[in-house]
Amino acid sequence: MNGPFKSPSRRAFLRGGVATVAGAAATQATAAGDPLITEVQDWASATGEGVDATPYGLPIEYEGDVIRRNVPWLTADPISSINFTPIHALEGTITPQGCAFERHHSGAIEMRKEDYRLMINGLVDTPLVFTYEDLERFPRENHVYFCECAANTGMEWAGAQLNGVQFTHGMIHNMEYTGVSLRTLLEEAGLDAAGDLSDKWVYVEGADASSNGRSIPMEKALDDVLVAFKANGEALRMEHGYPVRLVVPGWEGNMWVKWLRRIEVSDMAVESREETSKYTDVLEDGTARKWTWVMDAKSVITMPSPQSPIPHGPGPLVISGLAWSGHGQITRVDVSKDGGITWETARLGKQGDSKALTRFYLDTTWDGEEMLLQARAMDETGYVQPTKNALREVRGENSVYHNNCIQTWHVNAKGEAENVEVS
Ligand SMILES: Nc1nc2c(c(=O)[nH]1)N[C@H]1C(S)=C(S)[C@@H](COP(=O)(O)O)O[C@H]1N2
Ligand SMILES: [Mo]
Repeated sequence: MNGPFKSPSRRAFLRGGVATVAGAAATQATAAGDPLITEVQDWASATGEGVDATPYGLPIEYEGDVIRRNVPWLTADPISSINFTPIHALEGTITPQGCAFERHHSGAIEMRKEDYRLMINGLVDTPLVFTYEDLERFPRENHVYFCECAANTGMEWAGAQLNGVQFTHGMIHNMEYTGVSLRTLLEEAGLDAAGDLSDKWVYVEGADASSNGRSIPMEKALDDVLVAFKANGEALRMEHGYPVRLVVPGWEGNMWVKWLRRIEVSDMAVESREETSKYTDVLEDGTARKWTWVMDAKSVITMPSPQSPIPHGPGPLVISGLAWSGHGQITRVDVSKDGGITWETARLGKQGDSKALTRFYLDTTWDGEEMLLQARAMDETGYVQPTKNALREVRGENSVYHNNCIQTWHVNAKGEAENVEVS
């Protein structure tokens, strides 16, 4: 950092407003000796690319490392595998589809809209088949929701494992979906035949070879589940279920069936592979938690983090991260710099989104000393994100899924961050 530098106290920083911020965080304005200011640059000496050079735009090459990444040793084959959203490099809350994590059990399939069929059968008055065009004729809704795989953070149960927030927390994305409410389609088929709805289920399955079938209680099916055909304003990408996927707000990603082909109303749960052998949590005594659908409140600091070190010296520092809860809104996020001994309340980028990612910021001053950074989320039910030890006390160490514990990054005096465990 050039120029005179004084480290303002946090209060002075807030009180001083823009001028103080500029004084501390920017280089004092002087053109002398900086060719980027004094010399005519290439980009000002010729014309640039015309419109239509790229009919569908992609990120500029300098952002080429903001991509999904996979951990090859996690799975035997990329056909039944997962990759991770680069959350260390994204801002705000919306995940661009092109870098939103993918999870396939039998590979992503390519289906034309014209070949799409959705059947509703079972305990309905009139079994129905919808084409893609049929779906477009029902009233539409738009909602932003996070989708988190229940295995997110699953490698971290026994200790700090993967050195990057992309890998520890990147099985998540957050998009604006456009679709028809599942309730509308079920009512179109008619639910009188099902009788008392309080003990009924729907079984949903996809058109891919795995089918990824899941049972959903009727109460949720009639609440906020969407049959979605757009994400972030455009068609779903193939890897996210083109042309139609199920959106099950706040509930584990596995239930968000892609390439949705059938919805069966029934009087019992199917107890399919994905809800018995997988996506259940084996406890210390050998019994398993099941029907663990809701993703509990969770948060993580994305910057600084191992893939996103502090690029500057002491002084103003923006600590930033994401928080979410499958139960509704995030009401508060606290940040600790000393491994959970003291906490400061972070500022929420935007308040009130339910079952969607919430961005938080701690606008702070870094003294250049090492830190043990943590974030702790609270949601509208009053639930507080647990420490790793608190979670392990209840759940043991046999679990893979549903790890929502507090994460710690050790930041050294150079600003480099590392995944460590502070229980
Ligand atoms: N048909 C089908 N739907 C599926 C899957 C699948 O393999 N096939 N994977 C599930 C899992 S485990 C998750 S976490 C989410 C991931 O959605 P994404 O690939 O759009 O990120 O899709 C779910 N829906
Ligand atoms: Mo998943």
